[in-house]
Amino acid sequence: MRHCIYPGTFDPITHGHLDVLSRAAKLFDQVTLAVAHNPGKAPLFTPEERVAMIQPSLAKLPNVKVTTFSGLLVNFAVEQNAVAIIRGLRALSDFEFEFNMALMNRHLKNDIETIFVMPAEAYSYTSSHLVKQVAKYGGDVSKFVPANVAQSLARAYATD
Ligand code: COD
Repeated sequence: MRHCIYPGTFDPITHGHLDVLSRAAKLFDQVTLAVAHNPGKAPLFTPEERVAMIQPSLAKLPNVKVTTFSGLLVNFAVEQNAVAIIRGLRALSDFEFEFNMALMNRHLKNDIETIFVMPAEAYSYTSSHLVKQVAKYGGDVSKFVPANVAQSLARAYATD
């Protein structure tokens, strides 16, 4: 049973993340989408809210489960018996951060491979950060996130 972890902050999940996730689900028997607490990024949504927002998008991906994690990613991957970490690569600008993270994770745990997956071109400029900015100022984010996520963003910014 080949199991991989797809980790991220997912604040919130976008169609770009889901595109990478569906490609990973074709490559592995089991995928765990792992939502990091990541207080350093000051997320808009709590980890539990992010998980709840992701769940409806998994209905058509029976070999994917979602959970939260805290602490070191490689420790979580070992606990889960995962053999690989999936990361998305959108553009050259992602590369340096991703490359350093992959090498650090390899240093910490040599036998867990990082695998980079490119999303469809249509999602190459989508990011949670930009989606939040657009939603905050009342722009239409419906092309970038699932409908339930767009609703949660609208609610979160309604009081601003
Ligand atoms: N299309 C495709 N992929 C995308 C898109 C898109 N439009 N948008 C983002 N992605 C990719 C990102 O490149 C990334 O691979 C993944 O989706 C998740 O992105 P984010 O932004 O939600 O998540 P990050 O980058 O904030 O996640 C960082 C972690 C939480 C994984 C990292 O900080 C971590 O592992 N933390 C735990 C502590 C730890 O082990 N630290 C040491 C790491 S060396």
